[in-house]
Amino acid sequence: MTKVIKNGTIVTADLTYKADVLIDGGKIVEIGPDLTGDEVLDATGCYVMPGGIDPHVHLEMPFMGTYSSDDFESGTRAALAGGTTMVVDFCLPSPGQGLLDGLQMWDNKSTRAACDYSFHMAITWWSEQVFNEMEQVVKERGINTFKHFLAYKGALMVNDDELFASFNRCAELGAIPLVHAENGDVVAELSTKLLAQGNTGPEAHAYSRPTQVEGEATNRAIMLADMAGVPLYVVHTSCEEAHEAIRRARQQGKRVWGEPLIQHLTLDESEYFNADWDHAARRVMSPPFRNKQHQDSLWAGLQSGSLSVVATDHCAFTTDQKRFGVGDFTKIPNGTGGLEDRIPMLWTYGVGTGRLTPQEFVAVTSTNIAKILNVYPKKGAILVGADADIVVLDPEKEKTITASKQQSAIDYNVFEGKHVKGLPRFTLTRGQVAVRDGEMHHEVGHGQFVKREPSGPVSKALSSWKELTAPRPVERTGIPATGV
Ligand code: DUC
Ligand code: ZN
Ligand code: ZN
Repeated sequence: MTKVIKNGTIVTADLTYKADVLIDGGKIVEIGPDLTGDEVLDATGCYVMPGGIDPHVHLEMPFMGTYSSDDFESGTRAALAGGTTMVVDFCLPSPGQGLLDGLQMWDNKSTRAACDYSFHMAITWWSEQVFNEMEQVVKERGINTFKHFLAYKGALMVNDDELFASFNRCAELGAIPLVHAENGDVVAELSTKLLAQGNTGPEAHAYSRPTQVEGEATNRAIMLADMAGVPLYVVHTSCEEAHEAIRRARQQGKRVWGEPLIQHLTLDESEYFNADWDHAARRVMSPPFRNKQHQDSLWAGLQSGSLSVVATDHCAFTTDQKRFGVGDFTKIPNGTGGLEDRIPMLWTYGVGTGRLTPQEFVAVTSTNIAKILNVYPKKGAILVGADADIVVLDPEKEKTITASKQQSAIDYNVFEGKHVKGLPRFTLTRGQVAVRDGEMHHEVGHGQFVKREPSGPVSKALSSWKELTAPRPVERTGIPATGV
């Protein structure tokens, strides 16, 4: 049975024009005037755009002694409700666990996804096993991105030698490394000091992660990636110092991408101050919200093209989970939600304010991401042959965001009370209408894993573990007892 989206205005990253879209078998099969189909979806007054791709979500993530509360069912339901048709989650093997073993766990969790999805693979430790399995992850599992945490010391953090070795491995596999860029050693140091001084509340979380720790780690990662000859994707860029490093690298011709989050673009650090404990703790995430100057920098980056993608880092914890950190801010699970709100918030605060054109909006919510992840034009495009992942956005439809009406499993929303204008009339996932006039019609389990080929040329022959891992100097043991 065919479907036709009629009377809408197609907006892609580079074109805006009036045409109908014919869909068959989950794919776009024709674009043009006066098309007919078995079912008509009326897009009068609407923009017909590639469905959103959120490249940064954590569904049912084991983290800080608990699991994030949205799983692949509620998370992808929230995504579809907000016009997002593909999400990329992070497979996080625990330190000591093999990558393929970790993937098995993520395969099991993701069977209930209602929209298409993919994984980034996190490198949380370094060993010959990890080195070898990276090749299988890329070649057999179709995962071309590896994430590195420069923060979360003692848990997920990797040190510089491990980071550099992994970057080199990515280079030879044609894979792209991702970094969470905050200096974890310094964050740990500042946190200990703050606690010792009696600063135990959620606002101390912001003090423990100043913008310099992000700027330093972003610069460091860019330099190490340059030495390894590999591109770099910096997740959740939240401040001018990090943006500046990315901007400079891009000016120098380096392939470095920055990803601001919708939360950092629209919410600021005042959320932590003069607020009650629950309000502030619900907004504890890393990096934390920044001041308006940093927000302006992020918006400027999206406008000028020095920042490429808007994501959410959706990692939702309930108020009860946040309360694990009463008396010690370092125990508040880090993370906020945003999957359902990214598209309406960015449309309202980006396009609605004149900061972004509709085409730029499509680029940063979908097409740029599809290109970086190497799934374009299957995803991120309105083209014949592309998957029919489409959002029909009604620019006149409005609502006030409230947790009581959201799809997410948590009991609050960090955007509570924000008025947004520009909502999906329809969201289609591979041709299936998952949202129709605000009503959910999604199918649990409809989502498929999207394989991604290596995006860069494989520049050199693959090394062996022994070749890549240089002999290490003898450990320093201090001044010999007999020495002067
Ligand atoms: N930051 C968060 O706030 N939550 C999940 C992981 C991260 O890096
Ligand atoms: Zn992160
Ligand atoms: Zn994250």
